Amino acid sequence: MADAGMLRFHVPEPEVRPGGTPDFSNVPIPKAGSAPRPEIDVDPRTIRDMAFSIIRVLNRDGEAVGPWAGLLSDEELLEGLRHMMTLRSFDARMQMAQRQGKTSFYMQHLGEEAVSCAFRKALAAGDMNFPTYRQAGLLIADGYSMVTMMNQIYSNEADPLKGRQLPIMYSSKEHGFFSISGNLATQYIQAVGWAMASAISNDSKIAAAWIGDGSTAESDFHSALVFASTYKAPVILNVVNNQWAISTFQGIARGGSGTFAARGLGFGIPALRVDGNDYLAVHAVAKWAAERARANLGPTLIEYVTYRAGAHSSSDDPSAYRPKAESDAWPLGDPVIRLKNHLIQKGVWSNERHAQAEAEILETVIAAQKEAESHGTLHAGGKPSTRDMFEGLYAEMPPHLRRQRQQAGV
Ligand SMILES: Cc1ncc(C[n+]2csc(CCOP(=O)(O)OP(=O)(O)O)c2C)c(N)n1
Ligand SMILES: [Mg+2]
Repeated sequence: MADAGMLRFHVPEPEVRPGGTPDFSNVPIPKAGSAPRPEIDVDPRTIRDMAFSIIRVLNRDGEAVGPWAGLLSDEELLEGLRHMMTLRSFDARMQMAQRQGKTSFYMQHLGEEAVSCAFRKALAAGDMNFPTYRQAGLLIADGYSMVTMMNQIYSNEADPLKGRQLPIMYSSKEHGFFSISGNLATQYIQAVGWAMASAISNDSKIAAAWIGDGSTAESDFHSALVFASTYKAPVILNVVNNQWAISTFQGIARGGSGTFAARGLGFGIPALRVDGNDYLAVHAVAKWAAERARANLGPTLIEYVTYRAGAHSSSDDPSAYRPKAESDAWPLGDPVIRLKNHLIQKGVWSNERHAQAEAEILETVIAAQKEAESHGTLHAGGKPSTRDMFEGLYAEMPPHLRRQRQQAGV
């Protein structure tokens, strides 16, 4: 009774700290195939519980089960596997290049490859993603040149962005990949605005917004949901819940709502939670949301439940804030291994072919790296010209910049 009336400040705590035993017993994992597949014009109020469950297709035996299965052919699945393996190989090489001083910075996708690789295959040409830094799979799965990506990472003479962007902040209008902004959550308002413009001009293109669990705490996320809800914008609202925002666990940004998907409910937006390490489930759910958007049924919010197995970036050391073996304990497994096992189970893949594909992919990535490095790296070889710094922004250059350009002699 001594402290009756005394207020206590509440700070959510992660289950475990470094040195402790990883514990995901608080993450309930529904059986694969158990989630229903509603019609796309479902009344959002009747599927509220889907914001608290997890849609899964691949079961523990590698079989694809339930109403969300069966959308992709064997060829498409084999291609998807190759995309994820390529992204993983690309990441490993570029992470190494950062350690060798060839670039100042890199960010990996380890463990999250299914999210962006499978999502891309649910969109059509001309649709526009507003990605964060952890969706390079959108480019890989759309056939964007790895050499061009590496040129950007190296800020070399062939960098299409001419050294003006942080490494990994790609941009490609042709591949539906809006220029990445380091200011997180801005992607949400931009995507919703772009989608509204598409509807206003009676176009057929839809937008996809991307955000991480931590960044949903930004007000841009909430403002975007208001506009998307009110104007039924043709947009897919993606939340990648990889459990961590640098060193902050997801419980901080999630607050008391139980899940990130539940954020959609207050706005009357259908909200689905999906196994983010299940290529088939990600693709099926994204396809459902894309069909809704294209049929003028408005936005869908999707929470991808996944785990950031790597460090946040090349500047981060996760051993300072989470147990080392935590990623091994993650109950949804590894997206590459799960799709590989599914294809082996179907009889269209084998361990030998997988090992061979791994070697071939590595060779392709190394060849791309050699070509990119012939155009320069951070401290060696060709660089964008100083003149580039002054160009590409103003239709008519202001006098003070013209003077500076003259002073620089370019
Ligand atoms: C508006 C804004 N605030 C803070 C940062 C610094 N920052 C960069 S990444 C990051 C963590 C983001 O975590 P999350 O949204 O979960 O994405 P993840 O890195 O896990 O993919 C922060 C805080 C930023 N870039 N932009
Ligand atoms: Mg995160």
